Amino acid sequence: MMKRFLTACLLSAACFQPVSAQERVVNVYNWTDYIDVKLLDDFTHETGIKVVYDTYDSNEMLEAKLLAGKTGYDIVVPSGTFLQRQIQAGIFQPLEMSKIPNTKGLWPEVTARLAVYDPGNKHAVTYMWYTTGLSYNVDKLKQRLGDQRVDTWDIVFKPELIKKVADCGVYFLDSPEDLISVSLRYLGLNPDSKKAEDIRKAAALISQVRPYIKKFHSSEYINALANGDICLAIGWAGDTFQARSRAEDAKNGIKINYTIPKEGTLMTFDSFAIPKDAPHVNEAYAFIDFMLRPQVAARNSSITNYANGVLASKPFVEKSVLENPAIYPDEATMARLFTITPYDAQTQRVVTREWTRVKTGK
Ligand code: N2P
Repeated sequence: MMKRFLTACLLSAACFQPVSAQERVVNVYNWTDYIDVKLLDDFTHETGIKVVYDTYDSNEMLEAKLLAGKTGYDIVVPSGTFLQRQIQAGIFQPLEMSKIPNTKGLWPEVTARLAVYDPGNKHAVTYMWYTTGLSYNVDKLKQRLGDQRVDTWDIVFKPELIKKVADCGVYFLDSPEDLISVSLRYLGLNPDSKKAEDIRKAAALISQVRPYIKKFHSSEYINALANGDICLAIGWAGDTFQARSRAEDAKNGIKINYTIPKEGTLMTFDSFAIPKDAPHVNEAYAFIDFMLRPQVAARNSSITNYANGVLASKPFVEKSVLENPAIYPDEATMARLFTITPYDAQTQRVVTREWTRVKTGK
C-alpha cells in the first residue's frame, strides 16, 4: 500500500509541491437553479480554488444527508426552519465573521429575520429570500378561467376552479412545509400551527384537489412552465421568473406570471452554513465571502430572480429584478407575508405521514 502510494507520488508533480500550492477545493451543495454558474469559474480564476458543485431541490434531501453524517460538503444552503433544527442538532460550526469581511454589506432587516432561526446570527448568513405563490401561463389560464383574477389561493384550493385548468397541467411543490403553511393560512388557521388536527385539515384541503394535480415536484416546474407542459404551479417566485426568461429566450410566445395571493404567503430565508466536519473550511469562507461581494450577489439575483441578503448589492441588481415587487416586495406586499418555525419531532411525524398520504392520493 505504502509502496503504491510512493510510486503514485513520485509520478505526480503534486508530490513535490508545497501543500499550499496543491489544488484547493471547495465542495458546495446548493439548490438547483440558484446561482449564476459563470461565477463558479470566476471564483476559481480569482482564488485558484476549484468548486465541486452539487445540487438538491428539497430540504428533506439535504437534511437526510446531513443527519447521516460525513457528507464531505463544505457549504450547504438550508432554509430557515431546517437551519434552526440542524443548528440544534449540532451539525454546523459557528462562523468566524472576521473571515467573511463582506458580511459588512449584509441587509440588517434580513439578517434580523434570519436571527429567528439562528439566534445571534452565529452559524449562517443569508444567501437568498423569497416567497411561495402561484406560477402560471397567462394565456392558458385566461382561456380557462376568464376574468377570474389569479391573485387568490382559491385558484388551487377550490375544486371548481382548479378542475378547469387540470387539463393543461398543474404541479405543486414537493415541500410539505410550504404547502401545509399556505393551506393553513387559506383555511384561516395559524400558518405556524403545530396542532395535529390543524395539519390534518391542511392535508385534507390538498387531498380534495389531489385529482387535478399532475405532479409534486420542486424543480421540474421551471422547464414545464417554460415549454408549455403545464399551465399552473404552486412554486417559488425566482424559479417562476426563470421560467419566464427561458420562454422568452425560446421565443415560444409563452407568457409566465407569478402572484403572491392576497390571503398571504410564506416567506423563506436560505442561508450558507458550514458543517462541523467540512474538510475545506478556509475555502468555504473564501467562497461565502466571494458570494457576498455586492457585485457578485447582484449577479446571482439578476440571473436567478431571487432577492439576496446583501443590501449593498442593490445598486448592481438588474433593474427589472429589483423593481419586481414579487422578488423585492414593497411594504404592502411585505405585510401579507408570514414566516414559520420548525416542526417539533412529534409534529414532523404527523407532517411526514400526511404528506405521503396526500401525494399518493390515499
Ligand atoms: C431554487 C429554489 C430555492 C428556493 N430553485 C427553495 N429553497
